Amino acid sequence: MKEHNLADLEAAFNEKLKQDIRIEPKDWMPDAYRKTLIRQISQHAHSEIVGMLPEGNWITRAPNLRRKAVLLAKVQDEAGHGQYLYSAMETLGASREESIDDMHTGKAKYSSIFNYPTLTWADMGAVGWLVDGAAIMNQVPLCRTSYGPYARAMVRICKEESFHQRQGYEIMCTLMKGSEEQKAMAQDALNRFWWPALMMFGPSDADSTHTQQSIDWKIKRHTNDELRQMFVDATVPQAELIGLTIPDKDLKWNEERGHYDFGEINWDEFWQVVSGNGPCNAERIATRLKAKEDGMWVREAAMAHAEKKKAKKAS
Ligand code: FAQ
Repeated sequence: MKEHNLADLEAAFNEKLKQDIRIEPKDWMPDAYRKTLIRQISQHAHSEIVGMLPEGNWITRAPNLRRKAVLLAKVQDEAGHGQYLYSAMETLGASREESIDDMHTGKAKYSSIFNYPTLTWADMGAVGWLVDGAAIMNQVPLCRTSYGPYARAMVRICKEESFHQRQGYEIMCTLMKGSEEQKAMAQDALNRFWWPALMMFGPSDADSTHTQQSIDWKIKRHTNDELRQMFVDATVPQAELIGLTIPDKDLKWNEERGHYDFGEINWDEFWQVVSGNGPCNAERIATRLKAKEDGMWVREAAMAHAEKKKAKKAS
């Protein structure tokens, strides 16, 4: 490409960002912008799909028919979110198949949170309330992200995530109105999921490699620490309202800042989980690989059918 053309294209791209006009698939964009989006959207899509596993674990053991129907619908929603996001990623020229293989080999990441086990029914409450709660906090601003297909996918996803968050909180409310054992089970789930939920927002701003550039490109609208603080501020009163205790001795309302102060995250644990050494990383990848192998015959049959139809049309 001629140099002056490239400069014009870059200027037009920057002007669109400045005016908050969405970048669309056929628009010119810098290679690094495209690469960052493919990385983030694919990580997001993989998270939705792997995120089905900890809750899928409880569908057959839900305590009654209503709980089972709701949980089933929620897990199906997550599959849908994965599909929208893979489609958004494909508009950038990336291959879904390759991207999924990258996740299987550990080259592509997915959210750290899904590498923790779901040990009791109360974990379904904690996951909906905290994990979907954190996901919404992060994703509502992404409805205004600069890349059109990603922003539009986020609108529907956020509507569904907000139902997910409420169903999780409702499970926690019900348990907290129950027996002493049920209350203890809810508290135990909060104890195990609180810190991993805070880790979902990513490394602290000081250690985040991509935040500044992504904010300049209006891909991210807030930093990791800003969103984490918003989540803590919104969630602590919800815990207090139903009699749960946040497992953080340093948690304290700071009148001057108008925010909660909270304790230091165990970053060593975070990086261990991100680099594949969390409690369930190996199990999650093995389950996804098995699903790929088990579904191979369906994909092969669909391809053969499509070929046959094409040949028939051509003859
Ligand atoms: N886990 O420089 P930054 C859901 C990586 S959806 C694993 O700060 P960035 C719905 C990061 O990729 C949950 N890796 O990166 C649901 C980078 O690695 P790289 C998923 C993480 O991109 C609910 C490195 O660390 N949501 O839960 C994590 O600017 C219930 C440096 O980090 C999204 O994906 C982590 N937590 O900010 C489903 C939202 N954090 O590539 C089922 C969209 C960071 O350099 C059930 N994504 N890393 O090797 C984002 O907003 C951003 O990508 C962040 C990270 C905020 C996650």
